[in-house]
This record gives sequence, C-alpha cells and structure tokens, in this order.
Amino acid sequence: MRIVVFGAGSLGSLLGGLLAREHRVTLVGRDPHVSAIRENGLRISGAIEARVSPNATTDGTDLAADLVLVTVKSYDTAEAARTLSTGEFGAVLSLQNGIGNEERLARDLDSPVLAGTASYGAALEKPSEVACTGVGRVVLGSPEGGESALAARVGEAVAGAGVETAVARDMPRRLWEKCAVNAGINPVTALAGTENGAILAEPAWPIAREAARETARVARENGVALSEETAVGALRRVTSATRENTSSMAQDLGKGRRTEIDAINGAVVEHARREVPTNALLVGLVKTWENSRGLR
Ligand code: KPL
Repeated sequence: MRIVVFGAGSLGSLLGGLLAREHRVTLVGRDPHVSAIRENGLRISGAIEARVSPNATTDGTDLAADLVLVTVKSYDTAEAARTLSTGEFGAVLSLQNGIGNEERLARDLDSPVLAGTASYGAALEKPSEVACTGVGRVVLGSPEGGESALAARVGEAVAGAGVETAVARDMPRRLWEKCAVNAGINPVTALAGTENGAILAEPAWPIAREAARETARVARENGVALSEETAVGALRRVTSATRENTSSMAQDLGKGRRTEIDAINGAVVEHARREVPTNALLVGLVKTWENSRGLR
C-alpha cells in the first residue's frame, strides 16, 4: 500500500517508520528532519528497534496514495486539508488530538475521512532518529461510529506492518474520552510545569478531574454516551501509565510554542450547552500565555 504521513513530528515519524517496514511510505515534514531521513534513512530506537528508508519531502502538494495519515497539530489541520486537496488519496486517517479534526479535513477533501487515536509514545531524538517510548495502539473507525468496511481495510493494512491496531465502532465516544483525558492532563501539567504524574495528587487532581467531568457532560449533551465515571477512570489510568511523561502541551509551553488548547478544552467550551467553568478557566489561562508570547 502507498501511505503518506502528513506531519512527520515524533508520532508521525514513529508510525511512518513502523509502516515503512511493510508499505511504501512518504513522510511529509520539515527540515532538517526530512533532509536527514533522505541522507541516512529513519532510525527507530527504544521499545522498538528498526532502520527503514521511507521517502521524505517538505512539499505535501500533488501527492497520491491509498492512505494518508494526518498527524499534524490540530491548529494546522485547516492548512493540511488545503495542501492535501491538491493530491489524490483513497482514504484519510486523522490521528490527532482534540475534537473536530475529521470534520475540518472532510470539508476540503473528497476522500473518505476516518477517525483514530494513537497511544504510542514517541520522541524525536534528533533529525532522522525517533524513539518509541511506549508501545501503544492505533484505534480507528468511522467518525460517525458504526461499521465501516473502509476502516476494516485500513486497519488490516496498518496491523500488517506490525502496528498494534483495533477497529472500533464507537469512535465518537473514544474521541471524547481521549479529549476528557487531555482536557485534564494537558493544561494543568503545562501551567504547573510538571510531569503527568503530579496531577494525581492534591491540589491538582480536583482541577483535572473536574475538567474531565465537564468534558463527559458536554459529550453527552452532544449525543455521545460518556459517563463521568468512565472519563475520570480513563484520566486516572492514563495519568498513572504516563506519570513520568511530559504532556504535549507542557512540552509546547516549555518550548515557547503554540498549544492545542483550542481543539481540547476550547472544543469543550465551544460544544457546551451549560457552563463549563473549569475548562473555560484553563482555556483563558493558556490563551493568556499564548497571547503574551505573540503566538496567536
Ligand atoms: O496525549 C497525551 C498528550 O500529552 O497529549 C497524554 C495522554 C496526556 C500523554 O502525555
């Protein structure tokens, strides 16, 4: 299968590298990473060891493939959709944080769009070298939920490259559950400057828990059956499993970069029918930081 990975950051490079063991992969990313991959190939280290030679390019226009994996930051989804609309793809799979990425991609693209989550841990060590910091799973399916023959075919191709994969019929619930986890962990760890595990203790836990509870309520207001117990349970489980990790938002703040607050807590505020004070406060604080750095 020909696969394009649009967004060769840490997760995109890891998944692209794993898929390249079986498929013809093109990574779309930035220099110096792209030039280094062209020169040396891509090295995967850590929990999985591999050396592969995918194609790599900084120009994502006019590409053609059976499948494109979108792994860019959520605030780059609109631009990714515009660029990808110049190419031809059999299917598009969003593996991004937050709510609304699939809808945004579908607006500009003719190809069918699938939703997915990826729980592999990845870190770009240096150009052309990515570490697998935890073997996770890719879960994918129709963004509306239900059976999807396309999702089954894509799942088979991804699994065929040795990537842990599951095809799910309840992607809307899974996306909102992941959003609840990210809404609790990401802004709290970013603003406090801590690893994920710090939020399991007072005084951070009640803040993170309330952000997850509000997210579950908003999911239900939007027709998605996600209980507060399930959301808080997932928050506790993922936080414990990733206690040593620095969340993506904490990394963004640490590096002075824009965050995905709009697609995570911002999406909770946007979809809410009633007040969501904890999410609104977290959005306000993170955006204040972004504004002060001229990142918006
Ligand atoms: O997805 C994550 C992120 O950092 O964005 C979690 C699950 C919080 C792991 O760090």
